[in-house]
Amino acid sequence: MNDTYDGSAYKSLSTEELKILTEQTRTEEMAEQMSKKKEVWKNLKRNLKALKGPRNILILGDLGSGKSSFINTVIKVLTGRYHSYVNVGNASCHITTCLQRINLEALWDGGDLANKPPNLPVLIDTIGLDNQGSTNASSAEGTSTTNSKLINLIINGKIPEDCDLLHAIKSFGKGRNVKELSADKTKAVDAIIVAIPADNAIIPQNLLEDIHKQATVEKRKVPVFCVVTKMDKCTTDPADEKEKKRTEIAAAIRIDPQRVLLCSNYQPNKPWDDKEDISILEFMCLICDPHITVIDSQRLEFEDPPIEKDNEQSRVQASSESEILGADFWDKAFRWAILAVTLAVVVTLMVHIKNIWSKDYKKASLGGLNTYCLILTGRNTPLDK
Ligand SMILES: Nc1nc2c(ncn2[C@@H]2O[C@H](COP(=O)(O)OP(=O)(O)OP(=O)(O)O)[C@@H](O)[C@H]2O)c(=O)[nH]1
Ligand SMILES: [Mg+2]
Repeated sequence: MNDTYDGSAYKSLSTEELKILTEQTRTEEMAEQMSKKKEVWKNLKRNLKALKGPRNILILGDLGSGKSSFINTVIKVLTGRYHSYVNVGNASCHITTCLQRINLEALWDGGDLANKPPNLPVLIDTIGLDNQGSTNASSAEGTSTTNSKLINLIINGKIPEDCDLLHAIKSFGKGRNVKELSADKTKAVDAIIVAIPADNAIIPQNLLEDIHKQATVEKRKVPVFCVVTKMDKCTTDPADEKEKKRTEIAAAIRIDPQRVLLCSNYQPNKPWDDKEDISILEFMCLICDPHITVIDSQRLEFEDPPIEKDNEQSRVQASSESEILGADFWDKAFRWAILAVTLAVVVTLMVHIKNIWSKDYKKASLGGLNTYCLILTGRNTPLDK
C-alpha cells in the first residue's frame, strides 16, 4: 500500500470550495494565534506585576545592527501603535549618538489605561559600538577597551541622557580617562539585549567578549539576551538552518539559546507577520521574568595566609644560613690578621737582612725590635734612644 497522500481529496473540490477552505484554515490559524497571544500577554503581565519596579533594558550592538528599529518594534508590539520613537538610520553612519531612555509607561495607549500592566520596562537606546573599539586595550589600565569603559559606565547608571557618546568614544580611544561620575541607581541597567544582524556573516567577537566581561565578570552581574535582527534578509530559510544560527550566536555571546530571539524588525512599508508579535512578547516575558535578575555580587574579604610549615622550615634554614655567614666573616677576619702578621715578620726580616748586609749590627737589632713594638703597641717606640 502506498502511504503517500496524493491530495486527491482537494483535487475533487471546486475552486470556490477551495477558496472557502483556505479562508477557513486562515481563520482557524488566526484564532489560534489570537489565543496564543492572549496567553503570552497574560504571562507577561504576571511577570511585570511581580517586579519591584520597571526594568531598565539596554540595547547594545554594532553600528546599524537594528537597535533603534528593534526598540520601535517592541513598542509597536506592546502598545499596538507604530511610531519612529527612536531615530532609525541607514547603517552607514552613527544615527544614535546619545543615550535615549524610552519609557513604555509614558507611551501606553491612553484609551486602554484599565489594561495597562504595571512596571512596563524602560528601553535604552545607545550608540553603535564598533568591534574595533574592543581591541584597543590601553596598557595603563590593563584590559580596559573603549567599549568596555563605556559599557561599564552605562550599566552602572553613570551616563546622563544628553551625554555626547561619540565624543566619549573618541576620548577613550585617545587613552583619556573620564573624571569621576556619580551613579544614579534608578538608571542602572537590569538587562542587556545584544543586537546582531542576521545578514552579517561576521560575528563581532571582540565586542561580544567585552559585553560578556562587563555583564558577568564585574561586580554587578547583568543578565544578557540577544536579538538577531534582519532575519527577513537572511537567505537561510529552512527552520533547522535558523536554529543553527541561534545556537551559533548564543555560543558566541555565551548565553542559553533560549535567550536568543530571531526577529525581523517592523518596517512601515512592509507587511507585518502577526507571528512576530508572539515571539517578541515571549522574549519580553523572559527578560521581565522576576527570577532572572541582576546580582550585585559581594566580594569575600581575604587575609594573608598563615606561615606554613614549609615556610617555617625555610625561615629556620635561612637564619642558620645567616649564622653560617657570620661564622664565615670571623673566619675571614682571622685569616686576614694572620696574613698581616706574616707580612710584618717578613718586612722585619728584610730590614734585618739589609742592616746585617750593611754591617750595622746595632741598628739591625734595634731596628728589628722597633718594628715589633710598632706592630704590637701601634706606636713607634724608638728603643735605641
Ligand atoms: N530588512 C530589515 N532591515 C532592518 C531591520 N532592522 C533594521 N533594519 C534597517 O537597518 C538600518 C539600520 O537600522 P537602525 O535601527 O537605525 O540601526 P541602529 O543599530 O540603531 O543604528 P545606529 O544607531 O546608527 O548604530 C535601517 O535602514 C533599518 O531600516 C530588519 O529587521 N530587517
Ligand atoms: Mg540607532
